[in-house]
Amino acid sequence: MDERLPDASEATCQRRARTLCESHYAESVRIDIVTIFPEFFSVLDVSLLGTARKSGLIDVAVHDLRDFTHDRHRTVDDTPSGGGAGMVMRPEPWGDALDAILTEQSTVIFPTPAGSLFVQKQARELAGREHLIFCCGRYEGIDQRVIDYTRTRAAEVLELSIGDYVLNGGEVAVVAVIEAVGRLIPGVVGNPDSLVEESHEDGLLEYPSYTKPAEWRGLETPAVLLGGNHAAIAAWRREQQLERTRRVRPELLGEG
Ligand code: JFH
Repeated sequence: MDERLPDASEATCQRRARTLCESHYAESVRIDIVTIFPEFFSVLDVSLLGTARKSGLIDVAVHDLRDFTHDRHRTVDDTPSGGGAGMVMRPEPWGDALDAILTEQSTVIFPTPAGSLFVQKQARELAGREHLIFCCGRYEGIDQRVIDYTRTRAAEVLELSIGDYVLNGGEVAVVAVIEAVGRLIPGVVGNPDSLVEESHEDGLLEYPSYTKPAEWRGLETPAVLLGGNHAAIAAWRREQQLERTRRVRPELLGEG
């Protein structure tokens, strides 16, 4: 499978339109994903990201790593050098896949539990890149030479962790990163006010949100939010942020 948007012929038309109009093309972010589970990424067809893809703001291609194997069993793994449990992904299919996809302008991301922590600041940086390549490992991970070799070929190579827990492969981490990055691309989020608010962020956790009705199952919306005093509301929200951060993430306040 190597389909930009499997079941939307509408997107194909828009891609052609963009190809004819160079200035538009430069505004879209190109994302390539390499995986042994291409069907996993059908999740990118729905919601905000699905809309962004259909409107041509994000151009995603999913590639099956097994299409870059040359043996009849389409083998992608082998035993670890030096011994140990499990299997490691062999370098050759990865080398051939990246040869086909990579340019000197590409940012290549390898999710791994041994990577640096992916945080909002990183999402903001990635939202400004024109070409992102996500490489999804499985088993115990990918032969390290693939990452080291790619560093000599790409604009940047990142080994990223989405948190201190071990997943079964890179796919879930890639969906999380693409969702975090995708919503920061201009035009993807419907109401840019919410992004403006976030960009003024100060490293605190967010304040709690309420909507109507003002009383629900005996629980009241805090009165300050119904009073229309905008300075009082802002002060209350800031207080809530500080209280919540101190309680659940004191390390964010340098009080670890
Ligand atoms: C991934 C997996 C490594 C071996 C602890 C000691 C030894 C299983 C590719 C990202 C985050 C991932 C992630 C990303 C890519 C892959 C599974 C890797 C080991 C584990 C066992 C394969 C996991 N944030 N969590 N997990 N695996 N390690």
